[in-house]
Amino acid sequence: MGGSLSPEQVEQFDEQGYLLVKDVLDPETDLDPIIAEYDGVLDALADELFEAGEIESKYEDLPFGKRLSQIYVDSGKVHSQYFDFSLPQKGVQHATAFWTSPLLDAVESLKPLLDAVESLLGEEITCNPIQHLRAKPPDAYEEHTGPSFHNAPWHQDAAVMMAEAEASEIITCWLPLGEATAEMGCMEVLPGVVERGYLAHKSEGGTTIVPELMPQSEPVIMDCRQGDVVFMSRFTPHRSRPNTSNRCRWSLDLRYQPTGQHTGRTGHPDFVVRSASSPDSVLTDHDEWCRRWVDAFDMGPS
Ligand SMILES: O=C(O)CCC(=O)C(=O)O
Ligand SMILES: [Fe+2]
Repeated sequence: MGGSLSPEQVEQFDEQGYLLVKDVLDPETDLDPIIAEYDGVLDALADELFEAGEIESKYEDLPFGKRLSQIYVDSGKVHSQYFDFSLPQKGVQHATAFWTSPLLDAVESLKPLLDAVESLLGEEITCNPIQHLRAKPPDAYEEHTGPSFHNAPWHQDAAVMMAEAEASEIITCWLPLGEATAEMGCMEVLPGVVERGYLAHKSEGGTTIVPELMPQSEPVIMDCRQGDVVFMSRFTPHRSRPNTSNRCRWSLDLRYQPTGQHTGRTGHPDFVVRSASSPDSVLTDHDEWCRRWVDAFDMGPS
């Protein structure tokens, strides 16, 4: 199989269910354009909240993670949906804020990521609709803001997909947009247990594996920084560690799968992102992608 990963890396992913690859993306040329876009979204959020009298200052001089966490505390709310480019599964209304960029515009930037994904999935790749930008606030701020959707206790991503997708080879790619150290709430995975398949989950403080079914494997901490990527299978148990710092940890989690397999969330749009057999099927039109999300709005939650 082609792609940019070595046979050893592919073997590690297959056997351990995860792979941390350093320097997949270039922070300057690949990530800066994405970050600039979110800086703009944060400016807009700060303007809106300031005008509504919900924050004391726009905190323009602070860097993204610190500025956002300060805005969360001031306004007493976690504004995660504002940045996200997926709709929530429940309670979607026309006023629900969401950001449809930057995935499609960033396809060029994300080419090195797709080259790695190609090693795991082959040349016919679809971008799964379950994708998020997460700005995980410091845990200590919850007393001001209430719990955040970014609390992710031990779970498998198969648990947030429709059961029909159990056989779909959906891979999660987790990319920090700033530092993601053990103290800032990076990912933690349980290695070597994917062959057990789907484990039952319950909903308590977030979707989580039933405690009696938690595999007894030593967790591995995915301490990483801009440019690195954590790859996980849909059956890899993982959680995000507490954020004990004073700024938001922020990251993208994108999912890819072989084209033609069930996406696990049929109400939301997927798109072909790479195809050797049918290059014309690749979606490059951002407006078209936005239209598909707006249609998903109109259909209501899936
Ligand atoms: O970013 C987080 O804190 C949780 C991410 C996660 O569970 C995922 O990407 O599947
Ligand atoms: Fe997850």
